[in-house]
Amino acid sequence: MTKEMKRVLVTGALGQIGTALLPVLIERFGATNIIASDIKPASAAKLPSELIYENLDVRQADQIAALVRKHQIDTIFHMAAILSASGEKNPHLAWEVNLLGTYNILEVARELELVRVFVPSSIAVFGPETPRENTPQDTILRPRTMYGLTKVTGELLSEYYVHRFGLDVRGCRYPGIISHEALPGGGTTDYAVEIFYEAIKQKKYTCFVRAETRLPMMYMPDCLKATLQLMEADFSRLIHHAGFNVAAMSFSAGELAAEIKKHIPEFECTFEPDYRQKIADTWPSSIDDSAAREEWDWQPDYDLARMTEDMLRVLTARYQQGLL
Ligand code: NAD
Ligand code: AKB
Repeated sequence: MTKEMKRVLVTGALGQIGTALLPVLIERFGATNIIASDIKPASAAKLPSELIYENLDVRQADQIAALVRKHQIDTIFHMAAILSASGEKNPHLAWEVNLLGTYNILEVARELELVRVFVPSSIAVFGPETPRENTPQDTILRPRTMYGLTKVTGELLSEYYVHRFGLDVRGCRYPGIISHEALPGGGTTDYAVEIFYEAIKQKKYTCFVRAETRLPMMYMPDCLKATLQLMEADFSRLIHHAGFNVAAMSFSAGELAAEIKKHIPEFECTFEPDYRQKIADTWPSSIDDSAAREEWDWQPDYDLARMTEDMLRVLTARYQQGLL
C-alpha cells in the first residue's frame, strides 16, 4: 500500500521549479502543511503569505534533520541544485550541493523514516555516446558536465536507497523547463525561456546556441503534472524509481524563434553560440518516455505551438501592466 503524504518540505523552493511547485502543493496539501526552504532569504521571492519559510543549506545534514523534526515532515521535494552552466563555472560547488545535498536528504529521510522523497534528475545524465534520437530509458550514462555526473550519481543513490533501505524515492529526468514565473537558474536550456522575455520587451534576442540545436523541452504545467503524478503513483507498479525519462516536445532554437515570429512578426533572433553550446551538443534531441507512460500513465498536454501561445499570452499581459 502506498503511504499517504501529509507534511511536505521543499528544498530549493525559490528556484524556477520550486516557485511554481509551491502553489500546486498548497492546493493539494494545504498551506499549513508546506514548508518552503532555500539557501536564499525569503525576501528573494514573493511567497504566498500563509506559507512557512525556513532557511536551509542542504549541505548541512543537521539543519535538514532539525527542520524535519521541527515540522514533522514526512515528504521532501528536493529541488535544491546547481544547474549545468553554473556547474561548469563552479564544479566544486555543484559537487557539494548536488551530491552531498542529495546524500544528506536521503540519509535524513532514511533515519527519520519519511514516507517519500522526490529527487529530480535531468537529460544532463546523457552524454555524447548516448543515442541522441529517441533516447531510451536504460542506456549509456556518461555525461561530460559536473552537473550531469552529479545527476547520474543522484539517480544511482536514489535507487540504492529504494533497494537497500526500502525508502520510497522517486524522480524523473526533466528536459529543459520553460516557464513564466521565476527565471531559470543557470542552465544550458535557459535560452528557451529568455527568448520569450526578450521577444516581448526588445523584439530581438541573441541566442547562445546555434539555430539547429535541438533539445527536449517541457512547459511548466507538464513538469508539475509529471512531478505530482509520479509522486502519487502506485509504488507496486514502478519498475524504475529514480530517473524516469519524461518527454513533451523537442525543437531547435531556430524552430522556437520561428514559432514566436508567427505571433510577433517583427521579432528577430540571431545566434551566437557560447560555452553552453558544447554542453547542449552532448545532450539528446528527443527522448523515449515509454517507461513513464507504462508505469505511471505519463502523458504531456503541451506541444511547441500551445506552449508558445500560452507563454506569450501571460508575459504580454504582464508587460502591458508594466510588470516585466
Ligand atoms: P534553480 O537553479 O532555479 O533553483 C535551485 C534552487 O536551489 C535555487 O533557488 C538556489 O538558491 C537553491 N540552492 C542552491 N544551493 C543551495 C543549497 N546549498 N541549499 C539549499 N538551496 C540551494 O533550479 P530549478 O530549475 O528549479 O531545478 C530544480 C531541480 O530540477 C534541480 O534538481 C534541477 O537539476 C532539476 N532540473 C531542472 C531543469 C530545468 O530546466 N529547470 C531541468 C532538468 C532538471
Ligand atoms: C540545464 O540546462 O542545466 C537544465 C537541465 C536540462 O537540467 N535546464
